[in-house]
Amino acid sequence: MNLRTLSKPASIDSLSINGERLMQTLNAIGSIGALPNGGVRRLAFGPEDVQARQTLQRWLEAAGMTVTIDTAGNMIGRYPGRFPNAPALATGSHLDTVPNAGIYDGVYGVLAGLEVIRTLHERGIRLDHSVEVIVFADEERTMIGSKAMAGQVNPDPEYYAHPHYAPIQPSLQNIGGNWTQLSQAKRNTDHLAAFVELHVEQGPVLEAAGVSIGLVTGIVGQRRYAITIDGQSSHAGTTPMSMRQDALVAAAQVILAVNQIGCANNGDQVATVGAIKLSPNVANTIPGKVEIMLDMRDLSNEYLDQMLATLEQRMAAIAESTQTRIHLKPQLRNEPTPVNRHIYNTIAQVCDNLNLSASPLPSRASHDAQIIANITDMGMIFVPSEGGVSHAETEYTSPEHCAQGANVLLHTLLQLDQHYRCS
Ligand code: HGY
Ligand code: MN
Ligand code: MN
Repeated sequence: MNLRTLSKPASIDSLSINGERLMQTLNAIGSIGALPNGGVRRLAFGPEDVQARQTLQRWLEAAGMTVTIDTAGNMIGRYPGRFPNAPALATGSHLDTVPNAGIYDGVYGVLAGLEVIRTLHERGIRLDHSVEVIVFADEERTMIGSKAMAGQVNPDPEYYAHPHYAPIQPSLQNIGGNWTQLSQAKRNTDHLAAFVELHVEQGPVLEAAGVSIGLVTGIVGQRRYAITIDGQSSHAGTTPMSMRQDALVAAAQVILAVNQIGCANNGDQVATVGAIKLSPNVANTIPGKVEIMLDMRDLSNEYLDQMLATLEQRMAAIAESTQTRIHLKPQLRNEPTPVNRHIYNTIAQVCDNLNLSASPLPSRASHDAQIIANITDMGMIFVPSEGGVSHAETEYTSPEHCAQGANVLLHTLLQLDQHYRCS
């Protein structure tokens, strides 16, 4: 039976997900990689990531979906439609986390997608379009999954190399990917009619506005770099202050420069140094080498270019005054990306139909959706994050908001099923 043959149109409008079941799955995945402090660590390609994917695959298959893994390690659950060869409607997000995460970032969007399919499947409802739930590989560091699907992977594996992480090729194999065949993961509008990602806001805006749903207008651009500062290790006691090439003193000045650039001007941009590693890292030796990770974001590429130019000038002066050598290695670049206007309006209309308060906002976090926007129409739905906290164990979104967001996703996909023609 397809949706259209349902007796009364009202039944379509009254379709609703099972909020309790959604929270059960969220807590079950959240227990994989659970930390003593209540947080979660499920690093991409690691054993917890593999275990969470295996669990999800069982759930997807039990909900009437076929599951495939593409060469980039993306897991693609597919719920066949009446026109199985037509481009699919897709949703999804990621299961990998930062080292000390909550249970919502990424996972919520994946499991809300599962819940939407479970709601359709248990009623025997088929849409015209097939519906896919996609788990993108390694969203938190390389975004290799969505970048490969969009045909945007840097062909040089060295680009993804970092001393803190295993090489990308064997990592991909851990989740069923294959670096040598990455180009096969590329998709286009023949495969995907539209992609809608549901995600927790990870910021304070919706909660402060007392609003249930975020109508995402666009996703920030992001530039991430590994900055290496080379000085000279030397004895902390015998080396006169005037003869030192102290890499950590230089790094400290770079970190302060990053913060000043982030705090300057219009206030929409952000700039963070979130990771540092120094050697030899002992009290009685002057640091010879420091590696820091820089993350800059803004809604405007021109502004990101300006921030980088300012930082490069500052780093040249710091290198000079500290007699060190400072090197910048790009690690990730995402373009500022607007959402598809029709999908935005559909989400807004669905919130109206469901009597849910909603307001527009940009996403100041990056998402796979902004990469997939390169190959099909994209939209994003947010639900509030309590206290605006994310990437921390205290990340929280209420079960009510989780259910509301999943219902908005369900009805948005139902509307898009009518909008995008199949035949
Ligand atoms: O960094 C981000 O914005 C995302 O959480 N990966
Ligand atoms: Mn995320
Ligand atoms: Mn994240």
